Amino acid sequence: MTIARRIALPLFAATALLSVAACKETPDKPEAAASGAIEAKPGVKVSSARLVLPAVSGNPAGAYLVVDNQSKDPVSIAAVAIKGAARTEMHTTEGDTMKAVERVDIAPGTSVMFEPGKLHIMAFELGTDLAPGGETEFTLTFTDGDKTSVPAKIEAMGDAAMGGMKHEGESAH
Ligand SMILES: [Cu+2]
Repeated sequence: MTIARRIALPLFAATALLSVAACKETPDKPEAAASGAIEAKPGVKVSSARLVLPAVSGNPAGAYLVVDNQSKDPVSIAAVAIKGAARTEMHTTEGDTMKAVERVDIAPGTSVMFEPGKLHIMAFELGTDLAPGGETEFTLTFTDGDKTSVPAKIEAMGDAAMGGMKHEGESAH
């Protein structure tokens, strides 16, 4: 009986998860395919996505984008993952120090900019396939579980002004 119970429980859990996922399944999104996005949250437009590689390898990269909430409801970003980076954090900048933020809320009809020296993403443990002039992918996860993926340009630090941000290791945090 012990063995049967051990098998039955995980199976039940898996079924429950599957049905939850099925409920959240949304119908086809033709606009997403047309714009080149892999996945897209309805009413949310992401633009100007770029990853700026550090001058010194081993340091984190900065990632910037604009998120426009064109829907009638507030949306909230829980995370921005970057293909090729093991880990990312959302940071705000206060003076010359950075603070991690858990979520970024966007009111209906407004947009939020992730930009150097202000609200930004930091990407850690960068893969060697991330090279200036190339392209990667950002995937935004919203607090309701929706995701939006967009292509992002890869730049080298110095291609654009970094706004005096200290991105040199942990001392800046
Ligand atoms: Cu930062």
